[in-house]
Amino acid sequence: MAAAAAACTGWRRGSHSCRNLLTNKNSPYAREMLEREARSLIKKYDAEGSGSLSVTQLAKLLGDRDSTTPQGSLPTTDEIQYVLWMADLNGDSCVDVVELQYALQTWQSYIQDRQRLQLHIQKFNRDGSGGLSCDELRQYLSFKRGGVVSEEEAKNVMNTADLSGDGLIQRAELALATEIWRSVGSRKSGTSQMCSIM
Ligand SMILES: [Ca+2]
Ligand SMILES: [Ca+2]
Repeated sequence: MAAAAAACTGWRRGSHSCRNLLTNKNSPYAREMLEREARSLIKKYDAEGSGSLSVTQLAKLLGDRDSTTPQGSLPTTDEIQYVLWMADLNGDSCVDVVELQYALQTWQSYIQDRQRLQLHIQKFNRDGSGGLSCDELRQYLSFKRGGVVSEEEAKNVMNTADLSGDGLIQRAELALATEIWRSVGSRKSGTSQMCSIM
């Protein structure tokens, strides 16, 4: 089911869609600087010298780089899952020098958007569960589109973006859902439905 949904949205863990989205934002010089920074950060946080960061080490690094939360705060579980989904290209739950560059960009972009995402959760989460149900996600996507979104379209986004699999879209998962929706929208033509891009 999840694989079918991922095929339908064109988004998979560490997929080309994610990578292109991130790398296209930078000039060659900026990418070189980012790589240097990633190497330096791995040296700093990789306590056992494995050459990559564990989830715990990554969480510490991301927490330290988030000036919007109190010192010592760590990312939430859905935030870590989101960053790993975007950056951990080989799915080994560790982040190497290349993957860390995606993680840093993902995190920076997410932090900038976090307050707005939270406001969207509060606006569309009518039952106060803290995350959007599929129907609430459909309302959110309709708002983004400025038109009707079908149940099937919402379900396809939900199945890919609900990283925790609890049937609700939490704040960081909403960042992923929004990126998926944006990329689908930019590839759509005319009135064709989402799955026509397959
Ligand atoms: Ca990895
Ligand atoms: Ca979820």
